[in-house]
Amino acid sequence: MQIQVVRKILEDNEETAKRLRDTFRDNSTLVLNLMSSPGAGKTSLLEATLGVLQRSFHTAVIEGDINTTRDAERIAATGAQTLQINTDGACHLDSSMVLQALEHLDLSRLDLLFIENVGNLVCPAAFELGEDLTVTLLSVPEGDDKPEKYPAMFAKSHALVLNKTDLLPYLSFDVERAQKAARAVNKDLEFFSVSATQGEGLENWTQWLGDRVRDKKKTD
Ligand SMILES: Nc1nc2c(ncn2[C@@H]2O[C@H](COP(=O)(O)OP(=O)(O)O)[C@@H](O)[C@H]2O)c(=O)[nH]1
Ligand SMILES: [Mg+2]
Repeated sequence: MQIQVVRKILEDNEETAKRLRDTFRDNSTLVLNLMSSPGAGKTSLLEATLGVLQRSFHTAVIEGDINTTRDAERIAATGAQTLQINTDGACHLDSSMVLQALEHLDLSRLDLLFIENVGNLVCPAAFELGEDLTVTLLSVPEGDDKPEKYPAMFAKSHALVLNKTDLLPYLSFDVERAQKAARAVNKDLEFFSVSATQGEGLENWTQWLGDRVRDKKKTD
């Protein structure tokens, strides 16, 4: 019985995610769902990425948090249009929450929409949001064993961004081990190494993302 209830929730989510996907396609808006554990640097990566990509693209951010508008305030300071969703305890965003948030966005003029998911390496992996790109951020202090311990999130991602590379000299994090474990569950995974706060590696990341935005405009 309980399994049936869970299935129904996931099925409803997928149906709404399909609607979202169609809407994003109709507007040629590239949508990125950014997931990680709390404190890995999602908001920091978005701040740094917006600093570069806002020069070329119309961009907005949906911030998902259990509580507070702190991240939305940080993102709004970059000049990007920002919406905050508070999940009131839920450990992930779902597609109906994103659908509601879209009422406040003019997608027709947006090239790129970021969704910062609730910090958590488990539940967000089960809930599609109609996104084009699913990106998992892993940071050096979390340890190189996380792709092995939480494979679902890495299995469903298009890209893995390793953040806080400035801390590599101080912690025992084996980049190859993390990369190998992630690719064992997802052989097509793109891999980026960055320091969101120091700026290392950002060029490769923003170049790749900019190319994806341009590709979406061509194919839609
Ligand atoms: N050393 C270092 N600290 C970082 C980096 N990126 C983020 N941080 C710090 O990590 C903490 C959590 O970052 P935040 O962006 O709020 O993470 P979020 O919870 O995933 O959104 C903050 O104190 C950031 O300044 C980085 O590349 N290097
Ligand atoms: Mg954040």
